Amino acid sequence: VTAMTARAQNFPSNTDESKVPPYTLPDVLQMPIGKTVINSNQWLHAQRPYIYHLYEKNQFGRYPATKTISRFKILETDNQALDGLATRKQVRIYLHPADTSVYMDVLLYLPNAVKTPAPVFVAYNFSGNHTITAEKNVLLSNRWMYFRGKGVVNNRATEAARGTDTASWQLKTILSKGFALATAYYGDLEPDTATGYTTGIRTTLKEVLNIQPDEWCTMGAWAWGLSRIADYLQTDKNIDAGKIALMGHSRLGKATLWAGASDPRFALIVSNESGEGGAALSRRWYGETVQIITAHFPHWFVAKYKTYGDDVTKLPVDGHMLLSLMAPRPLYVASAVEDTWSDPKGEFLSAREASRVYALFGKKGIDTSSMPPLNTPVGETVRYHIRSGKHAVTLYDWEQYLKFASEQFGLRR
Ligand code: GTR
Repeated sequence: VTAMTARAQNFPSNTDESKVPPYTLPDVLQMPIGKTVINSNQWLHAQRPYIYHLYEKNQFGRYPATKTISRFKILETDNQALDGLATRKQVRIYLHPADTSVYMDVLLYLPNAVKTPAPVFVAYNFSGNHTITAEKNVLLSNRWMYFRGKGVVNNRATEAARGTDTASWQLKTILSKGFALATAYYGDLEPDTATGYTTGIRTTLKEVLNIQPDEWCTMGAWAWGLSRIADYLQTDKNIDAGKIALMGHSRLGKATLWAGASDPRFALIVSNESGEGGAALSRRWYGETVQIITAHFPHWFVAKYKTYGDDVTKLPVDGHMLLSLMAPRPLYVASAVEDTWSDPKGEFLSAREASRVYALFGKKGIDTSSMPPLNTPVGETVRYHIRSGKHAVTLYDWEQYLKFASEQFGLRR
């Protein structure tokens, strides 16, 4: 592909399937030494580290190591939350050994009906913990946030913002299926703007983690925060730390995939419409492109990622390789038919391609080559659905994730 055609392919965006030019994906099993991976051992010890490193270099940067610097403080507990359905805990995770202004707040709901340690879904929220429920005792975030939905004035939440995003959370469904939910506001780690890093953890933890802000990125900071939630969950006796599932929507789906790739404690990973830079294929010219995403959100990825905007064929990785880093852990990739920006078909093809890696472990992923009908999940250890409707997390999505996690975790629910 010449530079000219590459540019034409990447800008502007395309949503006409008949105009998608042919493309070739890097073979996820092709080792740099020329051989093809034939077993899980080669995958785990050679190819996986190689691909992970490509991601560090080209898209997300380093995932700083930590010697459990997190300290936890239970700010509040109510064992009769949601009319007795749950125990609510609010936990402050201090991220800096001395500076107590550097923290993230986790809102945790535990199912009271489950008498043994509960499996848990971990997922960031877009607008503060106070938006996922109307419960009055949930702390109102005082962080910077976008004007999303009601109740945000001058980029700060007000009381009117409580419970404005309950539809994305389906708390009662999650709890009644016997799962706990742990959520935090992604802006606790780094505000989602080009200069957000100056007040976020990439600056405040620079010395503690021994990493410069440009050695990682906003996505990296968000992903790393998810690992700190896992640190806490491992200490909570009401949680089954072997059953921590991660779920993320859209930009938070991208961060979720990077956390899943980087931290093996996440036992199951769900990408909800993560799109470009997440589950979707950058080489498939449909919906958002590398050029567009790096122009709109320069902070999300390391600077190197932007250099592939003009010619994505030079990018050494693509969405299927990110998904393959979850193997052999259960992986769910979900799209919505009206969400063309995330390229549903690209997400499907990517999940199918990643299934080749699952096969090395004797796990069945997605083996059909055509898109499934609407609202019809396909695949086993790698599962995919395209549902009707728009870019969102819906009750339908949660129902599928809960069913998938119950099956994969061997729970009877
Ligand atoms: C869009 C962005 C997408 C996706 C989305 C979201 O503006 O282009 O990549 O992340 O935001 O997070 O809702």
